[in-house]
Amino acid sequence: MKTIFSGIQPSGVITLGNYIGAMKQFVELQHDYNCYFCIVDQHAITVPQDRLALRKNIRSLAAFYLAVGIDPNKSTLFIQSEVPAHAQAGWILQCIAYIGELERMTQFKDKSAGKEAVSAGLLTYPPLMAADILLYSTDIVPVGEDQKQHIELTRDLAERFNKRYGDIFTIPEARIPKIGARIMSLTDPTKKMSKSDPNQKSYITLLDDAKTIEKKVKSAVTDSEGVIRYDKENKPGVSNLLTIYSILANEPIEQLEARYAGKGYGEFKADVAEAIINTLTPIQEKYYELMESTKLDDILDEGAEKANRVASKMLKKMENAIGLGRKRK
Ligand code: ATP
Ligand code: LTN
Repeated sequence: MKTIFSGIQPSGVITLGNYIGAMKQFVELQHDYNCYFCIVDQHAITVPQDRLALRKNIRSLAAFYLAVGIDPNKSTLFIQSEVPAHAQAGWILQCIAYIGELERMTQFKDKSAGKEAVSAGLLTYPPLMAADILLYSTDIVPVGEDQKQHIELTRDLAERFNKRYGDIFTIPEARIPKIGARIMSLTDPTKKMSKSDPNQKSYITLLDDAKTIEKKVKSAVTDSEGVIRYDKENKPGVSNLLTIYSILANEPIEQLEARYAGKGYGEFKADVAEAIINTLTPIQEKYYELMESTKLDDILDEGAEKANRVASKMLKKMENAIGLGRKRK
């Protein structure tokens, strides 16, 4: 069975973009692959985080993973900081990576733009991500479009390591969904929907209630043409809503275009909102139930134990290959 690894940062409430671009895939893939899903809290602290909020977001993200359908009997769910091999392997991979290639990462450029003080961790974020992936001999990494460059760097680092020290890493591949890999902001459909956007109207969180969802979709930026047609270049707002609707209602975009021919944006938006509400309501019910239970801790304990077993073996292989410490089995 091939191995899958992916991670999400506990940096705020999960958005519809995270769900469509990443989590929905995870749920479908877990039946056919050996899956690891990680709460990457060490990546979250590359930008300032409030201690209490971070703790809350870690627990909340674990509940979201389960609420959307991750089955702990099939997949390993764990917290990055509870598996020390990630930071240790991350350090080794930092020593393999070049500053120049890290400075070229668009996420680094975006997140550091205009900031007076930028943490060194923001720059060395990709080698830690490479460690996450490579420790589990991962074959496939399901992610949204924005992470493609990081996976390419992971491949480069793995190949560089293998060439220098011997073939120990599997070279992973990104798996990016054909549609929905980049859900756009509702207020500026030329930008990615992001949970760290200061404008709350730009994103839908998985915990938004029906009224909020209706309001946000109603005020989503479209255009003045009044035609419901997919055209990413000229009609980014309508195209984004069509994408969301198509995925959540499981109906091809062409079919939606035909159904809404001659109809206005008002009716279309009301139906998009309904499709979102229908998807999120059962997820929210399960989420609140899980947040109250002790099940969550048991699942995370088990996940950390399994991940530690696998990751520490690979870390030893890495250290032996390089000549760190004393030779160990
Ligand atoms: P931030 O915006 O705060 O940087 P993020 O939501 O982009 O956070 P993560 O939480 O780490 O970052 O993303 C988790 C997964 O969700 C990744 O696979 C990422 O590619 C995917 N993702 C994030 N935003 C979108 C989006 N707008 N459309 C599709 N996929 C997305
Ligand atoms: N960089 C990713 C989060 C992430 C990740 C990973 C994704 C950290 N480690 C390993 C896939 C595999 C992000 O910001 N979305």
